Amino acid sequence: MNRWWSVSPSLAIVKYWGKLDPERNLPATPSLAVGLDGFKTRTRAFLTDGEDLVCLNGELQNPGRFEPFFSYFRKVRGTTRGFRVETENNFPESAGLASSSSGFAAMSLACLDCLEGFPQRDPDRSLASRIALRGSASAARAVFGGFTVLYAGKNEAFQLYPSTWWPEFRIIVVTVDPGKKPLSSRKAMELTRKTSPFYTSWLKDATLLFHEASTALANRNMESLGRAAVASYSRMFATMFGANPPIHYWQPESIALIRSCQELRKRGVGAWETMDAGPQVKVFCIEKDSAVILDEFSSLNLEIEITVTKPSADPIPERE
Ligand code: 2P0
Repeated sequence: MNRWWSVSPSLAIVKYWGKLDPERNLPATPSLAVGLDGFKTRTRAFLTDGEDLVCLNGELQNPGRFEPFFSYFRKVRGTTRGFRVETENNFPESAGLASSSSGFAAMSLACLDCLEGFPQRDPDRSLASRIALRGSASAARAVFGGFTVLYAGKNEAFQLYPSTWWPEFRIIVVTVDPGKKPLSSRKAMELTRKTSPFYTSWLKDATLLFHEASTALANRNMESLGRAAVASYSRMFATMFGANPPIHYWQPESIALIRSCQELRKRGVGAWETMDAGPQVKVFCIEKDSAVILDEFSSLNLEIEITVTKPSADPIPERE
């Protein structure tokens, strides 16, 4: 059977940036993340006797990017079969909206599902997480909904809290430019690891931030969580600025939005921004503050697209 799987991208509150083991794709920093409800990668897979084929939004993809994922999959599942994968996104890919997290997570769940045959048992999420990580480390988190953790050096993520943990938690996603990023996260991460003089400090500090953020999330304390989130992305970019050549993903609109969040905070509104490998800005807040944040962003008169969302539930297959 070939069920469609819908998976939401995993947005890091505390960031993974850098690999401990590039071969096995193990992260060098612990990350804490939340799934973005309504943003979806939809994927199904078929077994074949030929080469692996991945078709994204109707276009056949370069097989090189998928090879580590499929070879690991075959090794752990003890199969020699190939896969044909159909996948589509309802949001821009390779733009800093974590499409590779939902992409590889959905592929992992869909490929395990089609191998199980009928009647289906739901795929083992831990195994799905380990396989997804070979495609993209952030994808290990995206096989779960809610709030997730991937520890440094680990090959599997887990769910820390379900999506219902914090009913007032909101994420405002501001798309500044849906175009493809100039440098992939993977290349940028390796360049940072190899050339930034700040890399070792980044690793040390990331663990402290992770513990601060985890405690804040346990207490549903938006101000503490927000401070840790802002520190995490700021220090991640500081480390990237130190790379040779320096890595920049931001655009003028990104800076305008960051400043706007800073102004809002001065007025007592909890708008805590984060950024990833792209110019988009995402803002963590609680529900009661979202309207004033949206008003403030609209008053900037920027060409941006704004979506307010909440933590996503666990990915499940679509009904037949
Ligand atoms: C994260 N990012 O924790 C961080 C924050 C972007 C910034 O994980 O090389 O696509 O495929 O394991 O997971 C983006 O990198 O990298 C990412 P690979 P991935 O979400």
